[in-house]
Amino acid sequence: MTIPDSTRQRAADLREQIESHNRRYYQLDAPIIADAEYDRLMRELIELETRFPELASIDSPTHRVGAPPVRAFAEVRHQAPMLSLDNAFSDEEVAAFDRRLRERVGMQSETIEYVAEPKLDGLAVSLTYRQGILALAATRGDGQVGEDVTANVRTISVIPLRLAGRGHPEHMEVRGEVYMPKSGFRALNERALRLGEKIFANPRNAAAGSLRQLDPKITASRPLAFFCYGVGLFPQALLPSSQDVLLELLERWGLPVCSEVACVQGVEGCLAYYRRVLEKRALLPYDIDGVVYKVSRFELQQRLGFVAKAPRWAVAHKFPAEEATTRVEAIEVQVGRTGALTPVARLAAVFVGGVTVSSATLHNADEVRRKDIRVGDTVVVRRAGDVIPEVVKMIPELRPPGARVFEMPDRCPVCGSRVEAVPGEAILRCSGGLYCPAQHKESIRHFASRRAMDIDGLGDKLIDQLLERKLVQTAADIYALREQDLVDIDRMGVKSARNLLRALERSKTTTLARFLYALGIREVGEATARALAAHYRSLDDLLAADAESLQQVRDVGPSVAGHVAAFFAEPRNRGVVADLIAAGIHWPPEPEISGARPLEGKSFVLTGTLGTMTRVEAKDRLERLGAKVSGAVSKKTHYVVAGADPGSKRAKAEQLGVDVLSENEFLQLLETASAHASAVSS
Ligand code: 5U1
Repeated sequence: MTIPDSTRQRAADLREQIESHNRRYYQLDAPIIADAEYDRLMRELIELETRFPELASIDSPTHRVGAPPVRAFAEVRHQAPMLSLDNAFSDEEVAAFDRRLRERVGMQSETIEYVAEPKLDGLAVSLTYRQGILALAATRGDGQVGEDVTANVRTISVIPLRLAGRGHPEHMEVRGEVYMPKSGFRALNERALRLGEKIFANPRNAAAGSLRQLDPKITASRPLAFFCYGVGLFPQALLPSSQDVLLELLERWGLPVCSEVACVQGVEGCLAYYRRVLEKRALLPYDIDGVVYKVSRFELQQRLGFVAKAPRWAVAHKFPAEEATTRVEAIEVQVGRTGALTPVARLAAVFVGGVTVSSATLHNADEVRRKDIRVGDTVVVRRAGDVIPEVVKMIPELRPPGARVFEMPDRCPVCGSRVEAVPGEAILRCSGGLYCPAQHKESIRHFASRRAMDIDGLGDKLIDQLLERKLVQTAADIYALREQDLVDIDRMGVKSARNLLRALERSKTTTLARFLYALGIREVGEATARALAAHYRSLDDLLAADAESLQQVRDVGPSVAGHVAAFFAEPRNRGVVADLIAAGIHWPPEPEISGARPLEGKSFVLTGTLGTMTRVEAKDRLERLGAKVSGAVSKKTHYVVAGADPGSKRAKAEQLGVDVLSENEFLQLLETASAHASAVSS
């Protein structure tokens, strides 16, 4: 059947439009059309390709939904071998790597420029593009021969089926890592749990398991992503002079490059980068197990060459492992602030995630049952960033005979009150309320914690003693403490006592949101506290609200509204709130922000590195709320947002008297503005 030219043209237009929207949606996080409109374009293309199968070109975005299953993966020989990396585990090993390089190329007294990149914990793949079209995708395999996973890779939305821009080589291999973002991993496992299916131990296993599926439709349903970090086969004549320019070029062709990539100078630059990335590791949306340093100039790389299967010009500087194995010595039950009973595994001490861990949460009884953890078991423990360590799984082969099954108690292990099951929840709760010393202590600890009233120096042991001596019964009593009360406590010197009193004084200046969070109302986390503060803007107005009107607040449903109303209906709680205000706790008025574009007319400048989002994301979020984002600070700028290493823009802002927001303040402002925007639009 002949295909009319106009149909051919329409199919080509649709392909181009869909790929461009894919790029905007998945890579730039800045979609410009609604999902329904996107679906309409996709449906039209599928219809055309079904009517005229000849139109279904190999680069059509319709392939992303998944080809028919295969019986086994074919073998693929890589055109250029896929190398591995040598590892460095300490600053000294990195310094030795840099020294070796400089000696080898006779640059002893010079500083080498490196490109530093996060080392994604995923699966290495090689993508072959012919005439700009994705022709083949292969796993690393043994570095020479891998498996053909083309149909699966085609389903990964961020990987272009046809390269953007111009000037691509006739034939090239792009190298990079397929990974599963942490959020996708969590969602995948939550769904698997609901359906009683097997769950993955970590995002790396989930990525590998998803990519090596014989049925591409399964891969298509998995939240996979990709970053490229180099090339294999690539025409020498088109190769730029350095790794950073190569990455820019690949990015221009639509290939995703990690936004954390940076050029650094010498070993000091490498180590500073390592520390910066390690610090924000837990906040990154993907798992990484280290960073990679690569000599930037290709001419130098060529002079350095390879040893065995690894290049001399690159090294992986590994982070402390986030998982380790150890033995469960006991399972105890902890009682939290709201009475929730949490089983905790007491472990043989093990070094993991950079610290020594001797206990790990088992979450709840269902989790213990599902993971079948017993005293005596050898288990895998995970500690990522400053997240509470958790038991990932037990190793069945190492179970000793007679290992006992764990049972939750029917009485609170601290106060002996009845334990209640909450309908529809996996959690069991102590019914003792503030009569239970554990709940009482946890509520004071929560009140003083960093994200609540931030009382520096009011730690666990001190709280224990204050409660034991009945110096503190309610949170308000903390502010009545005198120097003598504190000095009388074991091991508390005059200096520490004064420091604590100063910290108490400092904590009195806070925000309404922090204060609400500190009260420890059930189901009122930081985000809900911020939404309540943004909505009511005054404590009196919040106190006057009933359960029904509370539900007008963004994200507050009947359950949260019920808890808030019940909390403030209780005269003892109102008494504590009044005592706290009388003690001098105060906050500046909440900013007045309103409208669907609440930041309309406000101009922002972004500087430095933000830990929680890229600059592009920050700009996009501000613009969607109506703000203007510009590159230079002037008297007309309303706010400068300063991330890490802010540079001269921050200094200029201070000079001009422009407000400088820290990342935390910026996040609060976004949260408040978004709350208003969604309140208006809903
Ligand atoms: N970011 C990054 N990961 N990674 C892994 N770059 C990078 N480079 C690699 C590997 C195996 O190898 C090349 C240096 C050959």
